[in-house]
Amino acid sequence: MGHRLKTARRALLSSAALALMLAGGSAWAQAKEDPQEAHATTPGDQYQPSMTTLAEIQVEIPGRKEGDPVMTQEEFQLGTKIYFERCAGCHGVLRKGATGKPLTTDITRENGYDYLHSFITYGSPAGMPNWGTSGELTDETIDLMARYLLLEPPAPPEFGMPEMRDSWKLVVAPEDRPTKKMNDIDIENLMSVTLRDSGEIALIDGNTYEIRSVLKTGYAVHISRISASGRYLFVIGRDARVNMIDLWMEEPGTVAEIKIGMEARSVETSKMEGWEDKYAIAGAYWPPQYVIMDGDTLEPKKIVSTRGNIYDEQTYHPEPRVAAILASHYRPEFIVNVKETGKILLVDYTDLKNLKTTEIEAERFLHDGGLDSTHRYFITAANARNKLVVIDTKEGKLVAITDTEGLTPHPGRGANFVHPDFGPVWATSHLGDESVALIGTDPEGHADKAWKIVDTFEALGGGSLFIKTHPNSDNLYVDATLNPDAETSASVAVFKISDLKEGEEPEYTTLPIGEWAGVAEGQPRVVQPEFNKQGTEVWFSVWNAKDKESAIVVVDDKTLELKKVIKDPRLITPTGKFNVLNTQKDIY
Ligand code: DHE
Repeated sequence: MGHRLKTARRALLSSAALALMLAGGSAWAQAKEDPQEAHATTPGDQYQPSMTTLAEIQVEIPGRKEGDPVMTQEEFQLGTKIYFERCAGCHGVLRKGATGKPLTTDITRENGYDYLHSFITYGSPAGMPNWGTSGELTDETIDLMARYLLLEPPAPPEFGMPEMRDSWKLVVAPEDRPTKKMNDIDIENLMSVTLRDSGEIALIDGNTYEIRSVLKTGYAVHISRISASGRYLFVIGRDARVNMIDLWMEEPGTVAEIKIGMEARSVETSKMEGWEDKYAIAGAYWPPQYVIMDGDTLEPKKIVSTRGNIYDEQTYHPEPRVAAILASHYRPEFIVNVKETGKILLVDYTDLKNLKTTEIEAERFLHDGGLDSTHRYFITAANARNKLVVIDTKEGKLVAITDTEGLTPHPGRGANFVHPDFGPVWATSHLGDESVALIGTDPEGHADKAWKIVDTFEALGGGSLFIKTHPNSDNLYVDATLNPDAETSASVAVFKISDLKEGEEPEYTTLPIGEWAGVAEGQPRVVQPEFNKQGTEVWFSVWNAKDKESAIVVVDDKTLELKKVIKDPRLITPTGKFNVLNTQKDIY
C-alpha cells in the first residue's frame, strides 16, 4: 500500500518537476535553459524561514566593483529587507545556499541580470517561488532584486556575550519571587497561546476558557516551553528574545528576559532528574549558535557557535541554523538539531567549563521532532530530505534514518499511540502531500517494526503542519493549515485509532473548525491541535489576518462535538498552544 500511495502522491508535483527528478537533472541548469516555464508555488515552497528581524538592520552598500549595477543606498536597504524576508530562508543570510542554491556574486554575475529577473519572476520547479507571476512581487521590485543580487551581500552583525549581557534583564530576582503558588489558577491546565503578530502570549485557563493574562513577548513570537517543575514558562520570539514567566506569581509575569541573537526559533529547559529547572537553552538562526542560560535568571553562561562542516560532504557551512531543541530525560543533555550541517548535538550540561558534546551525523535540513512515548527516543524530521532520524537518548547514538514515503514531513512534536496491529508508533503528517506516516517505536516488543514506516495513509490534503493525540484519547487529529483550498485549510481530519487496520486505508471524520468558529471576515486557517491536561478536549487555533477576528475552538474528544469557541479582541493571530502539563511532561 505504501508504494501505491507514494506513487499517487508524487503526482502532486508539477509534471515539470517530476520530469526533472526522473531525469536526475539539476533544477538550476534546467531553469537556466527554460526560465519562463510555467510554475506554481506549493505550500512547502512558501513555508520557509523569513528573517524578519534581520530585515530591519541598517546596511551599507559594500565596496563597489567594476561593472556593478547602479543602486542607491535606499534601494540597497530595501533590497536587503526583501532579501532577508523572502529569500534568506532558502538561500542563506550570506547567500551561500541552504535548501536553495547559492547566490554569491560569482554565480549571479555569470548568469546575469536578465536571467535573475526571469528566475525571480517565474520561479523554478525545484522550489523557487514564482514571485512575479504569483503577483507577490511587482516588476519594479523584481528589477531591484535582480540588481541587488549582482552586488556583494551585506554581513549582519554577530551577537556575542557583551550584546547578550546588555540585553539581559532580571526583572524579579529569585529571592524576591514567591515561595509558593500565589494564585488560584490550575497551572497544569493553563494554555500558553502564541499571539504571533501582536508579539504576545495569552495565558488561557483550560478549565474555564478565561484569558487570565496577555503578556508582551518577543516579535512574531514563536513557541513556549515549560520548566521541568512546571513553574516557569519560557517563550521565544523570532527576534530571539526569551521571556521567562513565573506562573506562581499572583499575576503571572516576566521575571527575566534576554536576547540571544537576531533571529531565533527554539527554547527549552533542563529536565533530567537532579537538574530540573537548572538551565535554559535557546537556539538561533542568526548568528548560528545556541546559548545555555541559568534556569532561574536567564543569565547567559555559554554561547556555542554551530558553524562547521556539513556531516556528509564535510565542506564548511557558514550559517547552520539551530532548529528544534529538546531536553533529554535519560541524560543531563540537550538535544540540538543543526539544520544545514545535518548534525544532532547531544550537549552535556553537567560541566559548562569542560563542555562535552556528542555530534551525531544525521541528515541535512533537520527541523522539528519529538520523543516517543517512553521518552527514550528522539524522532525528528530532516524535512527537505523526506526523512525521519531516530536518536537513542539513553545510549547517545543514532538508531535509524528512514524515508517517510511522503513529501516534507512536518511533525511538530509528533503523536504517540498504540496501533492495534503494529503496537507503539509515532506519527507525522506532511507539508508536501496528504499523507500521514507511522513509524514503529517499540524495539523490545515489536522488533521487526521498529524504526520502519509501518503504514502510511491519506488525511485531508497537503499543507499539514501538526498532528496530535493524547494517551487518554482514541483520536488522531491532523490539520491541513497551508492547503491552498480555503475549506480544507479551515478543517481537520480525525482518525479513530482503534479502527486502524493493517492494509486498509482508514476513514476519517472531517471537523469544520473554521466554520464552527463563526468568523465572518477573512480566510482563517486552522492550526495545531493541543489537548487539555485531562486529554478530554482538543483546542484548535483559527488563525486569521492581524486586523481580522480570530478564535480558538475547543472540541470534545469523545463526541467530536464543538464545546466552546473562545473569542476576544485580544486574541490576535493565535497559532501555537502549549498546555503546561503536556509540554512539561512531553505528553503527545
Ligand atoms: Fe514554527 C515549532 C521553525 C513557521 C508555528 N518551528 C518550530 C520549530 C522550529 C520552527 C525550528 C521547533 C522548535 C522546537 O521544538 O524547539 N517555523 C519555523 C520556521 O523556520 C518557519 C518555517 C518559518 C519562519 O520564518 O519562522 C516556521 N511556525 C511557523 C509558522 O508560520 C507557524 C505555523 C505559526 C507561528 O506562530 O509562527 C509556526 N512552529 C510553530 C509551532 C511550533 C513550531 C506551533 C511548536 C509545535 C509544537 O507542538 O511543539
